[in-house]
Amino acid sequence: MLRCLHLADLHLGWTARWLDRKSAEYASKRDQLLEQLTAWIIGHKQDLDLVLIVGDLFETHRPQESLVQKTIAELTAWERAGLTVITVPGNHDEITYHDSVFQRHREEWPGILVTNPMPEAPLELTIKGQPVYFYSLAYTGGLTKINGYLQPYPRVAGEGIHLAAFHGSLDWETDERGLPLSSKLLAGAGYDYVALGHFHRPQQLQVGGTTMAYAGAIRSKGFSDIGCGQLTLVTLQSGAARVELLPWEEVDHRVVELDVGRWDSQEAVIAAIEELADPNLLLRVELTGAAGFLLEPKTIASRLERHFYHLEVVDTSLHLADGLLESWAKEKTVRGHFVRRLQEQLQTANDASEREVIELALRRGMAAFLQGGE
Ligand SMILES: [Mn+2]
Repeated sequence: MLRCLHLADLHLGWTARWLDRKSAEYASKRDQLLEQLTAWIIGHKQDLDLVLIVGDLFETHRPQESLVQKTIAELTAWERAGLTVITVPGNHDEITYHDSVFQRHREEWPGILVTNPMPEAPLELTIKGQPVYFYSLAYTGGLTKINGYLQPYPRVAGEGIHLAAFHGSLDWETDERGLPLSSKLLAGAGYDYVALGHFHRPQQLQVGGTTMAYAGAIRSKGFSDIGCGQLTLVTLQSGAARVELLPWEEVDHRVVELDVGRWDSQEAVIAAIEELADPNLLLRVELTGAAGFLLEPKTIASRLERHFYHLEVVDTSLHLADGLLESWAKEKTVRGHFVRRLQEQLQTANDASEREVIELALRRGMAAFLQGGE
């Protein structure tokens, strides 16, 4: 039995440019993940035998040299703690290019660096006295050839643990760079565990005697790619792998949808958002529903931003105060004319999406008139 820490998609060096003046600070905070992992790994070295990094360790194939040196130092520390460390390049940190981090540092990369572009006979390793057959590849443009799904998967007959690691797309016939993998064919090959990277959401699958898992991205890459905040630990033995998920950290990005119809004033909405106050949180609030009062997302954000690491307020709510529209529509003023014209357009709109655009224009226009003090 062996214990493996399965990592993937750390995307070190990723920068949230939209954080503007905070983006460099945030990037360096985010990149501290590796040294935090080192503390944990060293603390658990008695129960750990192997660390697998299944692609996209870096955000790009040319990360900053200081980050590369730091990474090499951390991985070296894992190795010195007696662990087998294996790195598989991904599609973000692709090995294809001559200036790829894994080409430039190929010789001194700590532990085992996978460089073969096609699946081939496994690496035969002995870890803590146990035979391990390790199957993998590093996607290399022009050299990795895919015919539908990557195939065939090699498998030798030796007694021991048969471990595979691929940075690719399970059961999705995507382009070559996405490395399409078939769960059926992987299970047919008879591996005990297939460690996967590329999809950022953790996922586990058991097909026959083969366990497959995406470890998922621990840390977020923005609001549409929120991290899972957990570690994937695998107990490996011949014919049986067991995956254990360990809470690692609070996820720092969050999207919250607020139906503004639940409150009767902007102040009440502000108070509700303030309840989520957390200086480490990057929060996106999406305002939905129909407000019976004027909403000013910019005001809400500027009133509350000091309570968060980052706050953005997106207003997708659709209506204004009851009666306001009707009373303006009766006026012989510019805003009265504006409201009547858009109301006519709403009557003759062809479909829901056209109506939505007109409603938004109406609401924005009314807000502009209100802010202009007419
Ligand atoms: Mn990735």
